[in-house]
Amino acid sequence: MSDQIKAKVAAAAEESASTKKADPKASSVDIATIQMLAKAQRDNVETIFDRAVSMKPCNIGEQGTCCKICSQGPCRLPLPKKGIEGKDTRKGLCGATPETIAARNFARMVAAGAAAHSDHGRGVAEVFLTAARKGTHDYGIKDEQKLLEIAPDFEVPTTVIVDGPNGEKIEQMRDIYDIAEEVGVKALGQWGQQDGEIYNAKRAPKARYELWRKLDVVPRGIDREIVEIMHRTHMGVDQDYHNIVKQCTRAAIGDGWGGSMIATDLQDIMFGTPYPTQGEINLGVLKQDHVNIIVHGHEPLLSEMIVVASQLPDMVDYAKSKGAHGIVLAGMCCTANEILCRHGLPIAGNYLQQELAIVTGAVDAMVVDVQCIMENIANVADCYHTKIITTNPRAMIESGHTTHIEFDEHNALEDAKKIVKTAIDNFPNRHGEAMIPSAKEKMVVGFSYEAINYHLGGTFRGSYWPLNDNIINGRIRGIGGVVGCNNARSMHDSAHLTVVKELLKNDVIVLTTGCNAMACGKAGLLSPESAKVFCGPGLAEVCETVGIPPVLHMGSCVDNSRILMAATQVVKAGGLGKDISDLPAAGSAPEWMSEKAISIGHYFVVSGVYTVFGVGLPVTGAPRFQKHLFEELEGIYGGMWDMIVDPYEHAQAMIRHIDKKRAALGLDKKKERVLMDMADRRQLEEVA
Ligand code: NFS
Ligand code: SF4
Repeated sequence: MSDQIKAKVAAAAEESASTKKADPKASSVDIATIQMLAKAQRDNVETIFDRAVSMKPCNIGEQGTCCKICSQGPCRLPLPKKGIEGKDTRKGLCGATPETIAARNFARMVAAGAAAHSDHGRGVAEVFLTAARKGTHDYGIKDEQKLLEIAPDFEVPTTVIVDGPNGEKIEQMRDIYDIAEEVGVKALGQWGQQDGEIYNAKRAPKARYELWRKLDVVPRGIDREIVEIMHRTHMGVDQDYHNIVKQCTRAAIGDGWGGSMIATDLQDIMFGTPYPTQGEINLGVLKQDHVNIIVHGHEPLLSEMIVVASQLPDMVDYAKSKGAHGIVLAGMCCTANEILCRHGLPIAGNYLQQELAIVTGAVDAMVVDVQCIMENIANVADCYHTKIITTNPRAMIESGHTTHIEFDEHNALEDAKKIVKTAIDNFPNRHGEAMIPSAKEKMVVGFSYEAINYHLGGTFRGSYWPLNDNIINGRIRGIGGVVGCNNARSMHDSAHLTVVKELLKNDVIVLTTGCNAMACGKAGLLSPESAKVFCGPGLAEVCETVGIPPVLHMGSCVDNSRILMAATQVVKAGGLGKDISDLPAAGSAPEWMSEKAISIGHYFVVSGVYTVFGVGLPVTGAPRFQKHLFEELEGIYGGMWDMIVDPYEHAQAMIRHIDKKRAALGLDKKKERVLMDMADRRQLEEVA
């Protein structure tokens, strides 16, 4: 150890001696996490787990009733200890009620979450347009079929009528790049559109789209609805929580059915639509004798190029020239989901494992772009040899020890090579032997809604009907969408796994994305073999027959749009009602932490899904606002929010809702299988 490093470790030790330490075994259910947290503590490196023990959250903020949007505040309106007796007289200086304050805070979370997803989507649309115009060698059109499928949604024709040799009219395919350019222009236009409706709103089931129109919540443009939240929640503007929630709805639909959905679609067209593939997950994917690069963050524009760069023979040779046997490229957070689902590349871990990956001492570079990147990785990296490389002009870390290599899409591969080379150059700087946990799991991932169509429907007109059929005959009780983050206030991965296992046991098939997908992967739930271990008999039978895992990994959080499309396909396949709100389905984010999760939660709710959050929701200090979200929205949208911390109760509430919907569909009684009759077909046509 050099003197400089010794001094740093001593300083870190002094700092961490003053803070309490987390108990590793009480911090996570994941063995690799427990081992690395113990190592961090032996190395005197402080992590988020330790800070969560020494710093308690603010009680008033937790209730959602702290207002700091003007300098007369912060006005703090906690619930009185005895509860509200009689009339609630709490007010901010300006008179703002707890409801107004909590609703404004909630709306700003929706705005930030929608902005994060949508700004990601905008970047994708920009690069897509550059690729369509052949302005870059590094990106192109990979999935033409998907482009042809989405072009009509943007009112872009895929064929053209030309004159034949004898003057007759012939319909011809348009050039694929011409179609792409027109789709790119129209997609990009969705952000700045000022009036009318975003195109994708019409993708929802007809009944849902009509409901949104009737309620006047179809987004006019993606950016506009986000900006309007910021305006309405400025001091002294919108002071009716019902009306604030209505604007949340516009912005959230603009996220789920707008920015996020466009991001997913255009990424699929440029990089390929995911189809089932194998992968591995957990810190055990790192290798002692390889250069280990972790790509962490969210945007596949960067990681796709690093995938290419890390596999170039001259890069691999360069790594060997430095004494390594090769290069391991592994992902973290949603970037991981993106490269896993498309290339089968390994995942090092989910959100709460980012510091711990560095603690292995085996990570030569952690390359980050945007979102969910903890500032503390720079401090942890300082105690080891890891280079943190920031790449996005929107996201830098104030630290003398991070390197910024800006990633420019026009020069993508060259930038990616520079990044990989920096990692390789750092390999000889390791501080002796690394300690890599052995834990890793195999998994089958990549269930885009197109892949589910194919897998469950077979080749005959690929369809969701077999899934519906199994829901109708009761082998599958319903569908659970379980998604979202880790949260240091909640035992790592524990609530995720309890909720998912409880659903499986009760024959509820699970669709997953984000950090929940990774928790499931680490616990072996993404393997087809897990069906007979964890599922009730009906679901196990279906999974074993079709050969799918009982938990279907659909991608990153932006890809929650795939869940919306899957739900829409289920409605359109028939037999389960006319709208998403009729389906025996429920959503869940057991360990949420990011504002993006709130935007996702809200677009699920207003798309008709009962959506339960764990950990806590900052609405409890405003009872009337909470009632609006948890109860009244059901009467308006057919979906509503809920918050249940206990993961077992959380899952039971989802199952009760699923049963309620089954009863409404008349599926609670055992029914003989019937073939679709004319009435069913007519209903199908009405829905589509
Ligand atoms: Ni989603 Fe993905 Fe994870 Fe949460 Fe963060 S990585 S975008 S926000 S923490 S699931
Ligand atoms: Fe206080 Fe009203 Fe200002 Fe909020 S807007 S900080 S409640 S005075």
